[in-house]
Amino acid sequence: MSDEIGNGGELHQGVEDDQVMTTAQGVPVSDNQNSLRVGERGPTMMEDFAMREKIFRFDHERIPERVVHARGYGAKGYLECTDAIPELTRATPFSEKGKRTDAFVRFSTVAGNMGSGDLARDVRGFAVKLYTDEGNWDIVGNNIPVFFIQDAMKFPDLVHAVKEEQDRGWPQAASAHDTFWDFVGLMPESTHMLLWAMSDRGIPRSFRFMEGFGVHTFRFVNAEGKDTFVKFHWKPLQGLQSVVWNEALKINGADPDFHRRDLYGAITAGDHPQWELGVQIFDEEFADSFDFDILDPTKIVPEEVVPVRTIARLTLDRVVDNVFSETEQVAFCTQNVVPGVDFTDDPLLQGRNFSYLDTQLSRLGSPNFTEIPVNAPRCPMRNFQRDGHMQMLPQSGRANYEPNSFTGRDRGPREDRESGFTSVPREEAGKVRKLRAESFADHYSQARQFWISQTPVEQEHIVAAFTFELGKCEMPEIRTRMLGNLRNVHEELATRVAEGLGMELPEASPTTVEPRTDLPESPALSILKNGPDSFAGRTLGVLVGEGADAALVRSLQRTFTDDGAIVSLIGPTIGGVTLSDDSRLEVQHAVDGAPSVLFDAVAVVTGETGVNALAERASARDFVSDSFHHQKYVGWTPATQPLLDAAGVTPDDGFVDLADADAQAFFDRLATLRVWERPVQP
Ligand code: HDE
Repeated sequence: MSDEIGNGGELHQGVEDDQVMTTAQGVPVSDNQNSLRVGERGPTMMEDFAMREKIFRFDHERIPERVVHARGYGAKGYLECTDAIPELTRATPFSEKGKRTDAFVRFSTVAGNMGSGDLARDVRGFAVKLYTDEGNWDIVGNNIPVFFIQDAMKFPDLVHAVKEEQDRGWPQAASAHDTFWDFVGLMPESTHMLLWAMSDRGIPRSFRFMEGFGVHTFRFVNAEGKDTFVKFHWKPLQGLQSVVWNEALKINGADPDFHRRDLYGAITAGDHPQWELGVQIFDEEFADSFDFDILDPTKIVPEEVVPVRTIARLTLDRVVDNVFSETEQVAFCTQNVVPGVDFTDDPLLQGRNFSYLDTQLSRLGSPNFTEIPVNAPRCPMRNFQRDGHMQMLPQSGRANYEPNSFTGRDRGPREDRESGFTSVPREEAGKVRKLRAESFADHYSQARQFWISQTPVEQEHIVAAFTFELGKCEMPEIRTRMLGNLRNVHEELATRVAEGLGMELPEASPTTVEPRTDLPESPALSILKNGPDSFAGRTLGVLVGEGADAALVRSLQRTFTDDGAIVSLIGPTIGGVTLSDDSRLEVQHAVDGAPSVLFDAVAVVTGETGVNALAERASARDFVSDSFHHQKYVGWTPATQPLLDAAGVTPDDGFVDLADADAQAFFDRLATLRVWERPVQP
């Protein structure tokens, strides 16, 4: 090989045999820099199969993104049974304490396209695939326990309404526009879900700090065939945590990958997030006595009415090897259930059971998507389903049908009435009609219950969110209609939103049934009542200026890391700073690229030499003033005062003087995460 001319790439001499690049056909490649050409500057030869194959493969790299939940992030782990429940279900993950079942989880936003920002105000998908001994079981849930609509027939309308408007192509990943609020205003059944979506649940701090819910009522079935109703809950051992809206807007600019980076970072750092899987179990008698229809997915069964029993723990301990192969190609299907789990007649669930399988065909292009490793069961899979695009299995033997009279390996598998999946033999009767059950008619009582269960801070955020979103609607009649609906939820909520919008309160919208006002508060519905009890797993951003007290910086680093938190060091530049003892401190970020919104709490440590340089930087001033306005704790020392002055911030109780308090006391103080009593506008 003497005549490669200007190939612009590294010439690979002496490549080990197992590193030689090949084409997809396995032919060794001699030159991955230049195509085959005639002469030195002549035409390119069609004959260059390696070049054509490479470009052909590239041209077809993309597959359709998900219609909804396009932006998501996956991780792997396992579910461990903590309380065996064979009396309730024969599902194998719960057959004995300590039993482990492999899991794949994909978190997502709903409305945005694949490249949208992580911090959209939106519902989050929480989809879990369990590779059980008896097949794959997918619990395709959300971080909100109810849904916008009661019948699958309305799903395309809902999704069209929330996505970019078709005549202009925006907004991206945002419900704050006319078509969404027009639709939901006309569909009062969405009101309960709107309360959740406008609450801080719509802007979680990260996937690690969210709850998950199966939403629908499902059935558990035991080995004797006895069934009970069940609702699924995922409760994060990390505690619940959200951001404030102004912070969400800024995070989307500073780091649109904030949620995926957080999950990846935690798992690779060995801080494996965990959720308890809990179940609410009830029978037909309870279902009949409950005020709401347990088949209506716009309703919850409050935990105070039916307690959540913990049966297993989910741990995410591995990131994916390849985002496309796993996170993009994973195909969740609500109809993937296993013996021991069964459906109910929830009309939304019934519609989903059609949609998910159907959508995989247009996304993954072949019914053989079940053979892609992330989708393939880990238990044996045998049947007479054959052929199709991209068939990967050997499908050996003679018979491809049954009954057949072959024996041995030619015979193929047979059904088994004992171990096979059996639907609960339930009675169904009635006239065939298109209708909505009367038992689904109350759209406001539980929305009100949600509102009264929130702390005043959370209520303020809900008011602000409705005000912001409706304020983005150009058509006044859409805003007015929503205000009319909100009056049916709670007079105070409607009045405060109307004030925020500067609008008159309209008449309450007509209702078919009188909303109940006697439902009690449910503390389980509040995030702030269910927050973490420690700062562990959270990130402290330390803005360090020239001449900063070396002992203080080191003790913050050591203490927070030892206590399970992450310390991120930020300097005026990425080159780091010189500390008081003349040692050089390396930093991870320059302050221009690391606004305080990326951290759960901050500290500003600088010497007198460095403080003025920081005070002159807009990004350093914003670092402090944003921390203040986002009601975060700030660790500081008196030497920082000129920066605080420049930022227009007067220290309050949430400013912890690190000259007085040691790093451990600061850490302990941060357990409450925010200084909610600091009087600022959200
Ligand atoms: Fe989905 N949904 N959905 N959905 N959904 C999809 O399936 C659909 C609903 C949820 O990370 C799609 O593979 C219909 C409720 C999650 O891959 C699609 C209806 C809940 C994910 C689809 C609903 C969800 C999806 C798009 C009304 C919470 C992402 C791509 C009847 C309980 C899973 C895909 C992942 C994805 C249809 C309502 C959760 C189009 C028709 C309610 C977490 O099939």
